[in-house]
Amino acid sequence: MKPDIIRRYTHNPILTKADIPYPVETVHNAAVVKHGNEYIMLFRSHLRTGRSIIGLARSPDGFRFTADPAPFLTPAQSGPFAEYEAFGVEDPRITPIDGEYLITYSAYSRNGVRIALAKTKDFVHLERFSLITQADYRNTVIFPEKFDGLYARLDRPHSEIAPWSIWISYSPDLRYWGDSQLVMRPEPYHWDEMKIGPGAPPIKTDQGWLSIYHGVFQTMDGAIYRLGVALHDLRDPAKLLGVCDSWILQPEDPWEVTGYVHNVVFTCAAVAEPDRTVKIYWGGADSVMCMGEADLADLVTLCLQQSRLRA
Ligand code: BMA
Repeated sequence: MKPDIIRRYTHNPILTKADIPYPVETVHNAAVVKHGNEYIMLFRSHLRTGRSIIGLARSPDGFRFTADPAPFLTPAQSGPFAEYEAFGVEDPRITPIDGEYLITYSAYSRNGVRIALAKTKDFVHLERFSLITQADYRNTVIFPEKFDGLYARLDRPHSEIAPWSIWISYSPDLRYWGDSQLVMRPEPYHWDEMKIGPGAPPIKTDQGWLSIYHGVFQTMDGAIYRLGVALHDLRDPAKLLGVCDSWILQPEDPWEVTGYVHNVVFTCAAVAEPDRTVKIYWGGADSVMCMGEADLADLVTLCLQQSRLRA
């Protein structure tokens, strides 16, 4: 049998609500980054209201995580963010750049869902910096390097006309964003035909920026969330070099198939290691956190040799 491209950790799930020292219903869709000697995980949890908050867990090795005693990020109670976070904060991503960590997350309110950007240097002090989109955006990941002096981000606006696709935008200061263009659409009658969205912040490889994204297929039994890979040009990330035509991960373990929302694997994080393996983290069925490992070279090869893009 062909080995799986992602080697699931044998002790999945790695974090569940039973591990959290305050009341939550789920632990999923987490960002993970290496900080000093630790791996820091920012995970999303549903409360019994159905709204979400973000907690923090730490690990010495990227496999075994312990949650802090209190949540890390809960909806702002005052200031300009309060109006836009009233229904909860969801699906964080972390990008290290310029000696700090940029945290993007979905801010839900009666005004819709938009993306908030917060900064931290130490995961103790958090500065809410700016709400960087209008309503109807999710899945915003910032590249860990600038391009010609500009920050770059991938995101996924909603549309009633076009299928929900991945876009790129640039900013000189993280506050004002522009030069937006569409980068990648869902592929009709493929595993990701319904909608796609950026997953983990892109990883730099010799051959391009590797983007692990999610794609959704609608069935008679509801939607299935899977993960795929795409490769962006190193100097011009708006240019796609390849998109693997197959998924790299689909719901298979019992806690991915059944849970708060069944048949979901959803990533917000991948950590590249010095040995060129990558730890990929994903929420299973919007209920628990899971992880697995892959070789960066294998993922890049998939993008280039099984690409759906035609020359
Ligand atoms: C998406 C987002 C994710 C979630 C997924 C599956 O629309 O809400 O947070 O994991 O649906 O329910």
